[in-house]
Amino acid sequence: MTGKIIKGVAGDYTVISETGVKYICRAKGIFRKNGITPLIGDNVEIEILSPEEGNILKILERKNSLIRPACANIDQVLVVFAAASPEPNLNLLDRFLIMMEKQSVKAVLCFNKTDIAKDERLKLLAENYAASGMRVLFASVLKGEGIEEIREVLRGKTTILAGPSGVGKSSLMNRLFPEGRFEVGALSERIGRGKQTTRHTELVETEKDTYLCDSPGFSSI
Ligand SMILES: Nc1nc2c(ncn2[C@@H]2O[C@H](COP(=O)(O)OP(=O)(O)O)[C@@H](O)[C@H]2O)c(=O)[nH]1
Ligand SMILES: [Mg+2]
Repeated sequence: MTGKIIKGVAGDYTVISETGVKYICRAKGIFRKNGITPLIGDNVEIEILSPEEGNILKILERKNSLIRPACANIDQVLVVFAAASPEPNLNLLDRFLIMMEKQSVKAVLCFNKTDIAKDERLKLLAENYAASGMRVLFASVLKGEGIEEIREVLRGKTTILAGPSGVGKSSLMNRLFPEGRFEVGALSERIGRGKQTTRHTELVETEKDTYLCDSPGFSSI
């Protein structure tokens, strides 16, 4: 049976099998044999021990891997910035995009909070990034606008969600995956950030074969 690692805590790996069942797996022999540590995003071969447990027998070949967040087989990064509030720091955004270009990671850009941004601002952002070759999306997660287009961009892929604090990443995660109940807002965000040092990176399956990682690593550039 094959599956994908979506979470790893202290040597316990949560694997979603190809049949959609979650197993808590250990990876005893693998690390010793070839020195590879399993990463979230890894496609693996598992043997099932019980309805909820298994062993990882083999890590299938990786397409790529990132160090921060530690994640394998990434298709793209969805970079979320607010069109307003917080004011977008375009210098930071550009540096961020260059960094990803250097790592050969495909980026899709999303400007959120169109509901509170001035038209001139939206026009400027659209014009500025039109020539970049990147797909540029505009959304208001609050108003539920642009969500279908985001879903379409994510569909069938493994995507890392990145961007500064307060731009609406958790709000977007909640839209796409209501079961997750991600903490939204200024205060909880601050508490959340304190927690992030101990928080484990996790992939969320928002649709079949569609995985999203709300990444502390990328967002803290
Ligand atoms: N006006 C407006 N506010 C939004 C939108 N999306 C999120 N917010 C608000 O922005 C704040 C930060 O959102 P959050 O999802 O916690 O951002 P994160 O720090 O990137 O995870 C919250 O108060 C949200 O309600 C939007 O599309 N429009
Ligand atoms: Mg958040």
